Amino acid sequence: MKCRKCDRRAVFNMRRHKLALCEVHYPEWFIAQTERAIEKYHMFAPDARVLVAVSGGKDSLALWDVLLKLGYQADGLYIDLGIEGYSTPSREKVERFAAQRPGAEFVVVDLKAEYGESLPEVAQRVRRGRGKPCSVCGLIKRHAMNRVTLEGDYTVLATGHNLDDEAAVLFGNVLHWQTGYIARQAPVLPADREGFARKVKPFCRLYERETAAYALISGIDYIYDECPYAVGATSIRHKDVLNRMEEESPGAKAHFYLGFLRARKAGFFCEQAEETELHPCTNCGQPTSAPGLCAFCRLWKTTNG
Ligand code: Q46
Ligand code: ZN
Ligand code: ZN
Repeated sequence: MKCRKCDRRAVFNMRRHKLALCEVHYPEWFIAQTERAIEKYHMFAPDARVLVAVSGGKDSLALWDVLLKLGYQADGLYIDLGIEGYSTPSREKVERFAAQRPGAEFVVVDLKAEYGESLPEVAQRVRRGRGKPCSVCGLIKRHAMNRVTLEGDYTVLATGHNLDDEAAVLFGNVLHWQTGYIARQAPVLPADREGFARKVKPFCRLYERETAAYALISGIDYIYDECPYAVGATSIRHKDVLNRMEEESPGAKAHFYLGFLRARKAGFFCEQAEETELHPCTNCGQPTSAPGLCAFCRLWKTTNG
């Protein structure tokens, strides 16, 4: 198959767009799509200081790569959770990525070094999430991302969530009709309340196989393995269901998610989650719904007395 734009052989075919492109035109297309999403959803301006949450995986490193190529001032944030066999190799991928790109700076939050316990250790102690540390992990990552974005005076925090991730979250929330979550799911979470950083997802219109193809074709060295705790996650099952629909009907995932965004814009789902009153945490200052310590600081309280 030939590239739609030149005589070279196509290396990647997107059935949903009926578009096959070569190794030169595919990365160009991918970068242009990302730029279009940044503009379409008014994510950030050309002079923004962007903090990119990087895990060492394909999506986040591809996002950092694209933002640097587009000329944004984009720094990385790596959160070292201390997960055996996974955190060290993924941190090395981030270090190597940055070393190969002049001016690519990154911040590391090392859980064990800064708080005295790795994720598996703290999760086991507080026994949340029935064996899996994912709920504690989510809490820790949200707290660290918010803190570093605000403390570093970044305009915005960017994450590598792709359309498959967003569609799987939406699907899960629709299955349980979690209307509050549905109302809040968006490509941009504004910093409209004191203490919250602005968060954006520039890859929200791109499929996971498209970000993977970009990473491979661009020679990005990323960690192939998923976090060991991701095995059996509900979101993976939802992705499988959506991928089966996509197989039958190319574009199904995009119709589902982008249709939701259009409906949201038209005023459906505008039921706003009740605005809870927020107070600054007495230890870290981040907003929390109950007066006193925030959920993150409460995690460590039992160790530190
Ligand atoms: S939540 Fe769970 Fe992920 Fe954290 S412990 Fe691993 S699988 S990294 S996105
Ligand atoms: Zn071409
Ligand atoms: Zn706190």
